[in-house]
Amino acid sequence: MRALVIVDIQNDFLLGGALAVKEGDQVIQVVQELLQKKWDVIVASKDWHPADHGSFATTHGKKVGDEIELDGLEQILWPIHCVQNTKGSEFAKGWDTSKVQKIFHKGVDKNIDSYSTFFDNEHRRSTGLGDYLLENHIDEVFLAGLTTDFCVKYSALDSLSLGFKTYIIADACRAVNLRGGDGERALLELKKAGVLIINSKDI
Ligand code: VGL
Ligand code: ZN
Repeated sequence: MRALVIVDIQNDFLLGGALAVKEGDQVIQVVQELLQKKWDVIVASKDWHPADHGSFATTHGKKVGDEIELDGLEQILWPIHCVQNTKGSEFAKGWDTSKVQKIFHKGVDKNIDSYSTFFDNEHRRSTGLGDYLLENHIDEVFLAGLTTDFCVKYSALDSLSLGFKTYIIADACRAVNLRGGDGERALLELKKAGVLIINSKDI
């Protein structure tokens, strides 16, 4: 049984958004096409931060890109993005969100970030996605969305660790690329870890 997990296709990660990802808009059409294929479960995540989240540079009077220690964990500081119930955290337009059976929210705890759609960055808390997939007898997880080098990457690693056969649909993802090549490096690292890297035409 196969699940499509659509990661963080939200306004703030797209053109004009607070944390716009280069070519991010290009994944929307690919995801819309993926939605027409046969899936047993379709779920999506939303990055869903309180306005004073600890991953925001402004929360600490620091600069975007600085690194701090947040509640004992290394944290890269981001611009304010995906604040709960704002335009920036809404799903982007252009894909059929009515096909999404359940939405999982992440990054809700001010004191810890959550790149993965399954757990926060220290695995203190689960979003419930793993249990939901198991309840639905899913054994294969296909990931699409934003971003290849953060939220898709960490979701893929957690998916593997939970025992799911895990695929990344590379053309349905884009990277932040804080440093050039981060997206490509993430895919190589994931491949080594056992994630299968495919393209939408392979499905
Ligand atoms: C993400 C940075 C901060 C992502 C979320 O969705 O990849 N990146 N918050
Ligand atoms: Zn975030």
